[in-house]
Amino acid sequence: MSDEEKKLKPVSLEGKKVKEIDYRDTTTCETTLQMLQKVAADGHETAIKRAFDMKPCPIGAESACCKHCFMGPCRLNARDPYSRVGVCGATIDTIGARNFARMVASGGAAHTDHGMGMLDVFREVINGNIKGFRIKDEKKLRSVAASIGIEVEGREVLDVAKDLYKELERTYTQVEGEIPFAKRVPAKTLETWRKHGVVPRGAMREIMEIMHRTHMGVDQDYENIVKQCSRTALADGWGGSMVATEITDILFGTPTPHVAGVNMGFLKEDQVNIIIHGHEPLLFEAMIAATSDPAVTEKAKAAGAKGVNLLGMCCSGAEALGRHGIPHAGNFLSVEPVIATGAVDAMAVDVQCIMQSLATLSECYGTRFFTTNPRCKIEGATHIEFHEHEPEHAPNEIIRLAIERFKNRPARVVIPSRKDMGVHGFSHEYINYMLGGTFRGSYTPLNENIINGRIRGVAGVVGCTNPRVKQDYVHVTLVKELIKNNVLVVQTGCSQIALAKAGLMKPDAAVLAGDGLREVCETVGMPPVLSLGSCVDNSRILIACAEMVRMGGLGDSIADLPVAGCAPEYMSEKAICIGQYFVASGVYTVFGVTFPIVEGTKFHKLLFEDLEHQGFGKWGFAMDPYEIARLMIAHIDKKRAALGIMGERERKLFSMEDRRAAEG
Ligand code: NFS
Ligand code: SF4
Repeated sequence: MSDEEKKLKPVSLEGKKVKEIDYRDTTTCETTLQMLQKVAADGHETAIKRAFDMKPCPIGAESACCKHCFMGPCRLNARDPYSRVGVCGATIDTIGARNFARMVASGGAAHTDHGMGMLDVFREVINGNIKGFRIKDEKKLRSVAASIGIEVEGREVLDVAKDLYKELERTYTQVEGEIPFAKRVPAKTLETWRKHGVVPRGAMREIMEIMHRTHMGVDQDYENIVKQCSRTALADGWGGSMVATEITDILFGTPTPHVAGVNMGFLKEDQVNIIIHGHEPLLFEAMIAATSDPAVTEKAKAAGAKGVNLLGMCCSGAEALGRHGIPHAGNFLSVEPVIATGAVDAMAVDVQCIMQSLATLSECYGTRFFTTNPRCKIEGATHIEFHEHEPEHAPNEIIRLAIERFKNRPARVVIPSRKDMGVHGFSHEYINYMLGGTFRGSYTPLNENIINGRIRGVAGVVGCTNPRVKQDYVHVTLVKELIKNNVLVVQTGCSQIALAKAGLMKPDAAVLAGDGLREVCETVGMPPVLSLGSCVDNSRILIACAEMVRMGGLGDSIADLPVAGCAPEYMSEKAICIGQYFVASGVYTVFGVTFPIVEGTKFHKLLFEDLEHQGFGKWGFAMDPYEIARLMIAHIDKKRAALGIMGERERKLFSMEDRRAAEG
């Protein structure tokens, strides 16, 4: 454990009696720190304070308990896991695997329900029932349709769209057979899935089956449960999440790189500030349309403001940042602190990662807090429902109330000054174009640069921030270590916001990269860290992997590629599902913070070792960013060696001296 980690971890985990938090130990984000200190001085609470006060339950942390029936709850001894079984006889492997499966089901349900919502809107748009949205990216529509075998040549847009809808609906509802995007999976990877019986049917069926199989007295073979974990997780990655990404691109445009800003400095003292926080792009898109109406600016002016200033947070923010260049105020752990600026006139949320505490904290600072989705109401919030058929209604109402609040803003508003500019809005299509150029757009140059060793491999660094570790520290330290070792990094979700704040999304951050990666970045003019969007946009990483396999020279399956993934500060069940679909797709995936498993069990061995021998990827775990980097790079090198592309230059992993110098 590094000194950085020791500072925070022991406080909550080892139960030392430390009475005061030193907020400098809880985040590396200077604006969040400033606001955390302000919240504390104002006598209010945040998740960081609550995490400090609440020691995690050690049995739950290792997933060694079961409450799937009322003969229990049963607690097993995590130190001596095979010494006891549950009242029904369930072993630690059954209990661990069942708990894990339910996390996968919940995380997968979140993404697939989001994707289904997008598909609902797509259907209503093409049936002419929604006028407020339209098909914006016809090229993308055609390429997605063609990728799953729909005829596109010479056909009307609407006809292609109708066929696409019909096909993609199967992602959710189909009772038998493989989901449509299975057609995008490299042949050998698909063969492995078929061999092990994990090709997903419809997501509804897979999630239902997990809930059934994890009921008391059903599936009590951890290996069989893990198969269903993979199948359900794949129904998210290559199913629900991929549908969400592709349909959102079709309706609102595929992102292309542009310069945009991140951090709390984008709040404006003289404007009505509205933050959109959550995950589905619809509310945000409708807000963008509403605020671009000159009549809205006039109303704001009448209230003494210069205009309405829209900002995003978390994943809806990441999408609006990547697609439209709307500034992003911060990642998950900054959502409470930003309220303390007093400058947020309204915060409107839809679904996922919305802390209940926001309702009370907003009240403390006079911020108007709105829920907008029928699936997510919060006690104490004002609910103004967003309707796709009338998308301007909720935004107009939210803007009206935000303007009202601006007029009554408290005298003391503190806006941190920091703004971080960077390049956002990469997509798998753009990576293709960027590296290949207009005439030979393809992943060939990426593969060539990997084969010749300029780029050692590709790492996806994604996921949340978590009050159990110092905010942004693990993300930033890990990514710096990876690029220094010539690993190209792609990012999504809250992680990319951490790196954007650290300045790594600028092309001149290439100076921090190793010689080979630096040369590629400088030739192309790209940053060494590419921001791809929200967490459902992890599906872009899957497609990029499939393209790398298709271009040739790097093996026959995703499991052959010199790639690795990591969520070093994760907190949500969605992250567990994402991790499992990357593992099932063939990627070595390392998680930080904590892992809900008992070490030394058969279930642990399956996830962390044996899945790889079956042709999948596998899980890894470490908390220290240098250790995580070491694990990921060692894996990338192992794959390079197997491909026979291990040149002289990358034989030596960074030494202890290098590491001390880096930490020094
Ligand atoms: Ni992903 Fe997005 Fe952030 Fe974590 Fe939450 S916002 S879906 S779960 S916290 S990265
Ligand atoms: Fe205990 Fe078995 Fe019931 Fe779980 S299912 S609570 S292990 S008796």
